[in-house]
Amino acid sequence: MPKQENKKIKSGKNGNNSLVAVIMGSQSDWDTMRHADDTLTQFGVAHECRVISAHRSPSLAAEFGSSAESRGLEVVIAAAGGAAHLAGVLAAHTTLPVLGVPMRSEALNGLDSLLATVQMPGGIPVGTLAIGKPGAVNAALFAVSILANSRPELRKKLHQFRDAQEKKIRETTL
Ligand code: RP5
Repeated sequence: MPKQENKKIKSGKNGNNSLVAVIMGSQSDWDTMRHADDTLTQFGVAHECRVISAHRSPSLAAEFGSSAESRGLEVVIAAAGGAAHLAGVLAAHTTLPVLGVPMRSEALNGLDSLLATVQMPGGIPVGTLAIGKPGAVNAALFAVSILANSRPELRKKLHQFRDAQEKKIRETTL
């Protein structure tokens, strides 16, 4: 990502503003979170990807969370590793659905990230996905499912996606 503009924006086909934000705590998370980016692109969902750290840039995290709704975003995906408080901090500043993706950490292989993300005290929810790449892909698919509630074209694409997965399994020979 370029140094000055720490943001990657992918508009949908109609050039709409972002519906989904993919936020990660560090540039080092990008190798995993690019799978969320790829999945949203595959579904043609307008989104943006950027690095915001809850502890290294706390005011930016608060600013982003507080303005997310008024900017027209509908879902926030937040990925962090270690003492992973990013998703919780963003959720504290917005009522939009926040989906947390725990990053695989060096010290504890992501178990620390998982527990830190999933164990939100009652009152401020974070929907937590699996550690690493499967979580990144599923967070994007979950975001598409949420958007599909009011967008029949996305619902149709989700059905096609599931059908293709099933076809692949049915055609698998050993
Ligand atoms: C977290 O600490 C990030 O989300 C990342 O997963 C982890 C390590 O960050 P770096 O030291 O690689 O910047 O804040």
